[in-house]
Amino acid sequence: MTYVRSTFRHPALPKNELGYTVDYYEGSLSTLCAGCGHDSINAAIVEACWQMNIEPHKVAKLSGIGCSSKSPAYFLSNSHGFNSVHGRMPSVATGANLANRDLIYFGVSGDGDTASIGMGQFVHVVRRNLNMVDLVMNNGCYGLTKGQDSATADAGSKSKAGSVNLFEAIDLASLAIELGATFVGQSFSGDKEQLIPLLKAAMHHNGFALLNVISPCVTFNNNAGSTKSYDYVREHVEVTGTMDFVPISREILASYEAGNVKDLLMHDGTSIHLHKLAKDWDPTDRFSAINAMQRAKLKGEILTGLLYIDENSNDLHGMLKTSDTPLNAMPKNILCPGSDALAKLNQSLR
Ligand SMILES: Cc1ncc(C[n+]2csc(CCOP(=O)(O)OP(=O)(O)O)c2C)c(N)n1
Ligand code: SF4
Repeated sequence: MTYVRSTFRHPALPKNELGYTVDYYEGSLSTLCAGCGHDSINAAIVEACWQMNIEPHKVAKLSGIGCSSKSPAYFLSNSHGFNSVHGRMPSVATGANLANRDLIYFGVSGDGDTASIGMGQFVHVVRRNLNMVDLVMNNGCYGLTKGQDSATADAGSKSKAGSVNLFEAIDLASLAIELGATFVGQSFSGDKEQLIPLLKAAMHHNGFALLNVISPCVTFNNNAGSTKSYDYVREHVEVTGTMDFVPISREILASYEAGNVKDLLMHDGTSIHLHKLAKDWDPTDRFSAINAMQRAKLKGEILTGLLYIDENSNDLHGMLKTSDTPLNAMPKNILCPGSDALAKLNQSLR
């Protein structure tokens, strides 16, 4: 780890359609341990946003507490950011999103943050289908507080100190599908090729998009016996399929064998070109996705890729029929229609 970052950038660095080079999407220098999976995910987020020509000021980054929750400081320094309380990111995201639907809401959370103290918030933000990306950097432990087992640690996995975890793991991806999630992807921090299109698709999804990304903690949970170590994950990953995210203006260039290709249309005209590898699995069928995940679990495999998507997802704004105009752009007479309107409303509720 070095605390000095060169400000020199090659003058011929490629620019995206907005005229920005990739460093415009970076954040401050990471203070995470060298080799931490979280940093690889941060690099993938930077790359995905640069490739998608996102204006950084149109993004709101939200997090709780943990090494993972420090991550938003390390990407998109020109975006809005709110580092909230341990496990409480979803309620902050809900408030912000309902007030201003014009931003891309990008939540980053840890498995401790999400699956223990934040579980109550997580389940409700899933079922409300809030339009946001929730990326869980899942290392099976509480990295920031020195490596205690988290609720996603597999039963039988061994900590660095040698103790064996006795309890069943909470599988966030399966749980999200059970709760009605409309986009569920699973990936590995070491697989940037898979992660970047997944991130792009998640950011274009109209509703709650969970990305459960296995992200090894090199300092506290990368030992033999851990099921969240680099070696274990590399040996047990089972990829459901490869995918390209296709922006509206581009043609589909990849060619695949007939029979295994599925084109998924997103609400904004973008699409996902999916090349399925896993048989007996349809990512638009909730039961099929759950079955594929259960089968993988029985074989001790970690299923990655886009696991489930509801192309016709209706987000919380759609369900509540809220105004298209963000609150900060509404004139005062609409925001505060006066005591007569309030009296009428009260009367209608009697
Ligand atoms: C309300 C509250 N309870 C407990 C803590 C202590 N604490 C800080 S981070 C953390 C767990 C971090 O683990 P995780 O969310 O998995 O993130 P990681 O550090 O592994 O990325 C805990 C228990 C806290 N900061 N606030
Ligand atoms: S303690 Fe673990 S999770 Fe935290 S920065 Fe270090 S390697 Fe990453």
